[in-house]
Amino acid sequence: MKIGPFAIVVVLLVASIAPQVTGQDSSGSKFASQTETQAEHVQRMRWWREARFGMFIHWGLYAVPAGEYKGQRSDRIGEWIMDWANIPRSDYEKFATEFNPVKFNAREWVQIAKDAGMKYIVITSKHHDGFSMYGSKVSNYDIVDSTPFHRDPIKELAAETRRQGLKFCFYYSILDWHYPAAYVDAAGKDPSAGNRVTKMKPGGKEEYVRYMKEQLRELITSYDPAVLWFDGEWQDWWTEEDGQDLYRFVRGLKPNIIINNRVGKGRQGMQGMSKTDRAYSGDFGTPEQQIPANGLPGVDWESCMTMNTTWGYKYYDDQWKSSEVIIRNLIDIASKGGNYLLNVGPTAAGLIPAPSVERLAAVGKWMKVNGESIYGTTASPFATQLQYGRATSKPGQVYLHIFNWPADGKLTVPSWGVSVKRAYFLVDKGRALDFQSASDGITLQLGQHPLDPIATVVVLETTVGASLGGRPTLPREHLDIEKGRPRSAAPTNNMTNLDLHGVFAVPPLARRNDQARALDFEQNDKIVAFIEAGGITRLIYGGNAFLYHVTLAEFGELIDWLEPLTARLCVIPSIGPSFGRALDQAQFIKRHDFPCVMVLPCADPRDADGLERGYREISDAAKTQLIIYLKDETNLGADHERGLDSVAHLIEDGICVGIKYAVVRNDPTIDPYLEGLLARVDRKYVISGIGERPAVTHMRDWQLTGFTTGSGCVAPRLSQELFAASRAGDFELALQIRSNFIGLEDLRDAWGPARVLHHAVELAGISEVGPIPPYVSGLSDDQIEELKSVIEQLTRL
Ligand code: H79
Repeated sequence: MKIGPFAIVVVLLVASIAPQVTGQDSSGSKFASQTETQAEHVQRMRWWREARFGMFIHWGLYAVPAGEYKGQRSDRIGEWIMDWANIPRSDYEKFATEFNPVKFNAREWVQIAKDAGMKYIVITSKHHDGFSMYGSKVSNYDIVDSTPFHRDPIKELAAETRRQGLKFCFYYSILDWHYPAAYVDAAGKDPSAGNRVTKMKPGGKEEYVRYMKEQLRELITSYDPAVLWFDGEWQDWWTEEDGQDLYRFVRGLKPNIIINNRVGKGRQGMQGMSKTDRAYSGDFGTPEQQIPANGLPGVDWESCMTMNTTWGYKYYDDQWKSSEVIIRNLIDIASKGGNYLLNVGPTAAGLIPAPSVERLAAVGKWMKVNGESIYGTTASPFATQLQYGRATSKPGQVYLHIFNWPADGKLTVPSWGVSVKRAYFLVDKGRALDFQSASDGITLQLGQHPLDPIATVVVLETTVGASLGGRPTLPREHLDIEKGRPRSAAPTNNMTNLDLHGVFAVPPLARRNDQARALDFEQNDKIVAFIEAGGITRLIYGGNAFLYHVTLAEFGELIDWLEPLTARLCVIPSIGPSFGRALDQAQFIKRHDFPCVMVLPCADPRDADGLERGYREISDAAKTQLIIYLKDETNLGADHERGLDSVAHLIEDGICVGIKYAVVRNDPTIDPYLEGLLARVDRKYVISGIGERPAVTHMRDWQLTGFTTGSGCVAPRLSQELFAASRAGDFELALQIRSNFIGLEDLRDAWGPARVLHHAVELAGISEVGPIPPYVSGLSDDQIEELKSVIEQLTRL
């Protein structure tokens, strides 16, 4: 994402309305003080900016009349039938008794969206008609209480959306035609019917706002949406101050949620971008049924559009846009830096209309081969729009989307200030296209016929950042300390506050010297106290604790012991290595508020896609995010590239928040696999995972964020000093400090790191560690003697 001056303005505006105060908000919810930094804003918006394409679902009671009431039809939108057919509340309510969507199938809906290439789903939790599509406890006018269906389809959809790796989001209407305090005051209109505007009885607004907040609290705490998409904000009784209060309220419940600009009064009509005369609430603009002529650098927006002419289902609306128009709209929007929120209006039976399904399949077919030119891209780099199509860009690449094929097969591409190294069709990467360069641009030889008549994508590889090209250079931002933020009170932890910049001690686990080898928490307390006294505040319980071999009962005990430590330390337990084991262990994790868990590297049958799916399910079950432990190149399946892609997806989706990189190299400065990883994920997510020996190289040459250490459990102060020296850029000092660790590290490499550390902690007099559990044996007496002298040297410092 390029950050231009506009971005800074937008960020400042957002920051200025983010919660500023600590304490109680107007409805009694506690939230921590948190003005948002630019980096935090970028982080919060990241998945949304990269997603580019989502599904809007308008589904509600209006699907029952489906655009016709007492024989009356209309050109107007289906979900507004309570307005245009002037239906009084008491009559409209009757649709509920007929609403029984037995054909609803969450898995099918999400599959349709996913196959179309959509990355998120926004569904109407409550539209203007006031009917809640989820089981609300503060209203009986909802699908569970007042329809024969008696099921909560939203719950099913939320779970399924997450299962299939998409983001789940809510639409919520501020305008409410059913709320008792609201009424219509318009000539020829029933006071309880729908209308463009409503009025509020005295005191009604305050009561309604309390109701809305209760519903939003239900929606956020029960379904954990990634976006709240407000609408119906144009009512006279709704003010920008109300919008800011609601924005604060929602972010207070879920700090990393994204909220559209219809929460307040900032939007400019159907054009939808936010006004700029003052600070308005909301994170993105919402053009409706239109695509802006131009995007604005640094301004986030999303065009929402229908496939026919209605949002809510109308059985006779057959004015469908062609697949070509829809695909080109997606490209057009991406080329201007926006997102495309494309609507479906399911029927009262619970089906997405067939013409929509067909069109989405066509979009999916195109996206499957061309998605790279849409996801994660930013706007066209060209000063003016291309005659023959559109363009999107990424660092090192420009994607040309050719709509109109040149008759002579030659395409002129205007210069945009960088030189083109290579050109090729996206579907034929291996074959370079010929081109001639001139001062004002290049001429490409495409050939006579389009490869895809809807849009053929040509990739231009440029010199700027095209590849890492050997050693990566140091981006400034990695030297800045990411400030820890107070934890949210939300049930699922969001880990924007996980700070990987530091030393992670990986301690052994003490056991009693008896038959049962029970975990000995008195001794384990001593180990933690020693590490803590040495200045290390981060702990990972994993390999050195032989967690591969703990019983489930022991794991439960361990978790109960670790939990109170989280009050003062960053404590990360590990689960796995197999899927089933991790899933069982997730049940213990989910009860507590760990910043994340680490998944141990798996040697059982696995592949990249399966792992990706499994990690999503584990994260979902554990209700927290993951650190992936990469021990060797095959941990992520046989296909290295696919494996790394999966990690990138998991990071993009906020499932994975860190990687413990522990692939051993003779020379850690040469590591194509690490290069492949860093080409896909920001290095700020990667910590060095094999102790002090490669840590300095990893921090100096690859700018990895922090490192894990076993030896640091014996010499925590030294590990901290090594980190501090590296952090300060004094690598000479860092290497000098490292030399003290080499003796111990050599023995760990020679005899097995975990078993050596186990004895080392006892030899250093830190605690009695007891026996090593079966599958691994302890050191011999001779080895212990040798280790003793090494430990004496190290601990003398
Ligand atoms: O949910 C779908 C529609 O039911 C809803 N928005 C989409 C996503 C919608 N609400 N209103 N309309 C569509 C059309 C109404 C537009 C207007 Fe106005 C309301 C014209 C004048 C008041 C908003 C405020 C646009 C201009 C000013």
